[in-house]
Amino acid sequence: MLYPIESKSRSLSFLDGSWDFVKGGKNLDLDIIKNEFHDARPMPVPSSYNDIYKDLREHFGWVYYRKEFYFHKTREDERIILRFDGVNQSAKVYLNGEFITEHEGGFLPFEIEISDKIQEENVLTLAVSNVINNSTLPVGIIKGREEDQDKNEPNFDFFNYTGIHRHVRIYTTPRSYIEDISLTNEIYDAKAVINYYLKVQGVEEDILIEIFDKDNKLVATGNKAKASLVIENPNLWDVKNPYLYKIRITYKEDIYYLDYGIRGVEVKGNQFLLNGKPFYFKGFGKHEDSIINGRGFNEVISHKDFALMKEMGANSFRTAHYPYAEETLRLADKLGFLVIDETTAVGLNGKFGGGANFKSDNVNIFDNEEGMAKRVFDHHKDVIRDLIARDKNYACVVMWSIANEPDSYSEGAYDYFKPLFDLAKKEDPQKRPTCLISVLAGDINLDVTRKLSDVICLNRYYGWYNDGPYLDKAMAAFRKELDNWKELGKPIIISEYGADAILGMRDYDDFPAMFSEDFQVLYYRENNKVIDQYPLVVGEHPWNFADFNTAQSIKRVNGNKKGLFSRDRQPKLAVGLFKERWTKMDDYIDKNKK
Ligand code: BDP
Repeated sequence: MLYPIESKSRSLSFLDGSWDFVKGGKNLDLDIIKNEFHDARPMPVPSSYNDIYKDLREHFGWVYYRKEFYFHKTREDERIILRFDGVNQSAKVYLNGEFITEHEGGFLPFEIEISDKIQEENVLTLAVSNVINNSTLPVGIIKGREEDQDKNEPNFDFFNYTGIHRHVRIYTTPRSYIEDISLTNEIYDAKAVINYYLKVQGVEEDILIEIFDKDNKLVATGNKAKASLVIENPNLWDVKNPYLYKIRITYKEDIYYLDYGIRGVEVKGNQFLLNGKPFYFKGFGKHEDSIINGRGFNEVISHKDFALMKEMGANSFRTAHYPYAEETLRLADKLGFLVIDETTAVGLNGKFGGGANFKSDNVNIFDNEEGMAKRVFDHHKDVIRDLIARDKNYACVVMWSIANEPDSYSEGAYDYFKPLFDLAKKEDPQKRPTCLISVLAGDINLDVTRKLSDVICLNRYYGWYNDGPYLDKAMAAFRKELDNWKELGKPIIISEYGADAILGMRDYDDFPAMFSEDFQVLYYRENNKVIDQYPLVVGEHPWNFADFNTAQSIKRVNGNKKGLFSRDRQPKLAVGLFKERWTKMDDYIDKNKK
């Protein structure tokens, strides 16, 4: 799915800003949509609604958004598309009173052609629901009888923020238009080959593909829908030199531009290779979370986070636990960050209540005909397809994460996940590595990640959830586990490790108390020593980049405090530790040679 842009043939306008908002109830009330929004309050878009008005914080069920807008048609024969980048959790859309589309899942875009429906003066209305259950991704918990419930328990450790979280846009294209492009590349000594596959709506003629370098010099052209173009002496995309070529596609009247980084990604033995060299992941598990905006796309915070990560010497991050706004990937491409791109599959772990939710029902999700897995499987497939369709051409995306901390130990897990891994490989033109993010929840020899993942990604909390605060004992257990993985011969990324620390809470450093900044530092120091001893560990992603909001519980002190930065991006002591470590550490390390 192409990112919406403006060009000579395409116009683009935003419907962001202040919308009218009405709080609804458990059941969908279509009368609200048809009638005037009498009790409407203003609501910013994009944003989560939860932290704007006090009574909305714990709201459960439906809300309604409305926006009046004008549209100036410039041409009679153009396609007009309404696009939502992300509305959480599910949405029904009405234009001028008529139902036009609906969408499940809050983290991927959806769009609809409205050429024959749009007028000069328009009313766009949305009904948005935040209900999550065991047929949605992320997974929510239903307690008691459905009709009695008045609130949701997330089966995951982040606040179930809701609203029109990302941009709303209208863009146009000519009638015969560029629908999609898929790009792959091969790298040889002094040249690269870019293979492209263009999908157009219309007859495959009058096609021109032009590739320009950074100096705007034309370096290759093609005029078929599918071809391989040679680039002599290519500039490869890399974290230190995120070189992007500009591709201009012309199809009849339609013009579309995209940037493309040429780079190679491969898993070989116990190494992860970027452009043929063993790469070491330094970075974070993140969240889209900020004060007041909630999960609403926040351009400022997004830029700030990249700046902070760069300063620390980070070179990568994971989009825990859902696909992030596309603008974030575009920045990662531009600034040189490797991204592990994750689906919305978090909370598929009813059996042991992982994902730091402490309230889930103890159910084996795979052995029950009526089980959770049965219900979410098809949706999980859709999410994988839509995620890859959106992100397949970004150089920064180097691996797909199929799920975070699912029950990957139980019987039935292999049969559930194998087709999903296969699907990701099939959908991705670049055949990137795939993984699932594994939690410690049983005999690791049973974990299906062993068989399925190209890179083993471990969320491990030795010294916090496991044996905290006794770090000697915890590190012995961590070593024992890593010894066990050696024989598998696959690379490992420690995709999460961390300890909560309250900003400003200090202690003496000989045996600091848990939750102090000093304990967080000690925790990381000891874990990093272990990580450094194992050649097969090719990356470290402390959890989390910043503190973030969660549902309330006795285990959370106004949210999760495992951030290296506070929620308003103030540094904790551990920032210094990682800055020192990462700025000295190369992006490429062959740990086998140490
Ligand atoms: C992991 C989860 C993550 C949590 C983290 C924690 O993947 O979502 O926030 O634990 O407990 O299990 O902090």
